[in-house]
Amino acid sequence: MGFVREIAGVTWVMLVDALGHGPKAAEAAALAVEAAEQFTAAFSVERAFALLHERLHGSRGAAAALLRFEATALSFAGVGNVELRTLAGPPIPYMATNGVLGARMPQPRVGEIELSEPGRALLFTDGIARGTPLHAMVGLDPELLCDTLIAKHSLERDDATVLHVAY
Ligand SMILES: [Mn+2]
Repeated sequence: MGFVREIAGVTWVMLVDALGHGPKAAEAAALAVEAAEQFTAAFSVERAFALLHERLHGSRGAAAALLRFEATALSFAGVGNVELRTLAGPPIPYMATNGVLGARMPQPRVGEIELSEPGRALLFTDGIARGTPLHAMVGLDPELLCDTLIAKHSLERDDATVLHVAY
């Protein structure tokens, strides 16, 4: 499930993928979104992950990537199997930490970069096939890019979510 929240000059972007599928997974994803609705501009990425972890306790658990945009800076981190690729602009050296929100969450590795120029990034869950040739699809219109990934590169055994972010 994708989530965007703009508050007091900060934009939060989250992609959450609950473990498994069905009603229990939907419940976990909904809990994550409820928690994310409480992120403020003062929250750090660490604090946001701590809140997600706490709220997901007792649920199926989830993986998530979190981006926190300010005017000229971006901080980011991920826990579990959610991917991020930079399509344009300053490279985002995203590397998720192994873990499950709600169950076991090591301290996420939070990165930060300056946003000196506009960029585009793509976040996607592990329902998108590994090795999908994203570089060959960068020129596509964002909506078509997302549609193509879901239609042609998603796995049968998992549900897939793709989030395109331009900044
Ligand atoms: Mn998944």
